[in-house]
Amino acid sequence: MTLDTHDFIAIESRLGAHNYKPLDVVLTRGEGVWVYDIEGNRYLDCLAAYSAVNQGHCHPKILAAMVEQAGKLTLTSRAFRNDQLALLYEELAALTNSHKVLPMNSGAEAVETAIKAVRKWGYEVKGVPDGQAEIIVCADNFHGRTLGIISFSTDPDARGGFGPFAPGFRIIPFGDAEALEAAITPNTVGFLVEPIQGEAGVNIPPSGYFKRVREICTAHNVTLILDEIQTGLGRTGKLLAEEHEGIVADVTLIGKALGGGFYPVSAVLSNTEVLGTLKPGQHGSTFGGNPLACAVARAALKVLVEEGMVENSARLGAYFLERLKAMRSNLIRDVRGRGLMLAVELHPEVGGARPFVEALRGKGILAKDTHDHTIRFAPPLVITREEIDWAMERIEPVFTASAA
Ligand code: IF1
Repeated sequence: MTLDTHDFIAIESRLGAHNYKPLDVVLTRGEGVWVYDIEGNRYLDCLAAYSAVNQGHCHPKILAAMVEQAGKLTLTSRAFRNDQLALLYEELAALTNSHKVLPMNSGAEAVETAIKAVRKWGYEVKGVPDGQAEIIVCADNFHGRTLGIISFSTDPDARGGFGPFAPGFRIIPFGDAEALEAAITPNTVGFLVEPIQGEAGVNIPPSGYFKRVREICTAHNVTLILDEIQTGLGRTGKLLAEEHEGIVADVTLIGKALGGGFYPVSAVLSNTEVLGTLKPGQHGSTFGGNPLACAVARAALKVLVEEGMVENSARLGAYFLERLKAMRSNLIRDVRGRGLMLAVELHPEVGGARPFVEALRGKGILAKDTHDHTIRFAPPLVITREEIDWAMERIEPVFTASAA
């Protein structure tokens, strides 16, 4: 007996926790920017698994690396060494100008790792009294789902009902460098921030913000931690979004596309001695740095660079943005983005983006609404101009037809 779309949804609904409200499309195959459902419909993927498939679905070279490594050695634990980890360190450090690398699995784990390391650095190097370390974060942040991370979320859905929360965080507005300076105390060890706020709706800070943030952090000996889990690895048209700002973070967090969509791989990259404070037994993970993860990540980075995906993101992101901006629709309040991290924000009176996302899906485009009235367009970085033209033929009527 073969299951149909309705059957899959019914089983998920019966047995799964309802912590998501996915579109009712059951995907079974992906290739490049395209995904296919079990009914044989083809869709242009404009979410790219929240930027985890920047390299495109089932990239053949990442697949080959994964299969090859899976047949050799998959997991040793960090109790022993493997012959992939050092090579990942070397390639990642060279690519990102980092001095130290700490591999983990999910993005949230990379964030937690950075928080731990930066607190320890605060006590051991900066001289903050024990238990007093403070980390500054921004309102409307999204850094993950762990208890530590939701302790400093300002999103009622993300934190409501999950307390008690971890202390040691201060929240300031995003994009306001003077608020950062005002919030710093002698106990401030770090400032954790996204270069562009993703979940908050692709919020791009005012130009010059990060230059000033960098100066303030340096002046006060505060570690600047950039969460590039979503913005990194080409999404915004540079390898790291910090390059747009002409700054270098002290600690950079990457994840998502580091595993090429095949495998969860994240990493903490450090340009200072922050990671040096972690001694044997003080932090780790069963799966972090495993040879399969390292082989996949090495291939994921290689194709990203060698196949020009970062440049493609910059070039076609600019084109896609221009096409979206050219739409004549009185439903649209703003169109913004950088590289292939794009968003269309609707007027609040329109009453929610979900119907538009459903309409797009009906035309063969999978996109995701965020925070009620913003729709993100963030396809794999291998998208072509022709595919954007194809998408625009379908996107435009969704926003202009219902405007009448
Ligand atoms: C979900 C958004 C994207 C992230 C940044 C850390 C993490 C994420 C900047 C944690 C994760 C996700 C998780 C996903 C929704 C999603 C997301 F809508 F929330 F904003 F990508 F667009 N830092 N982002 O964006 O990484 O532990 O998940 O690997 O369903 O919660 P993770």
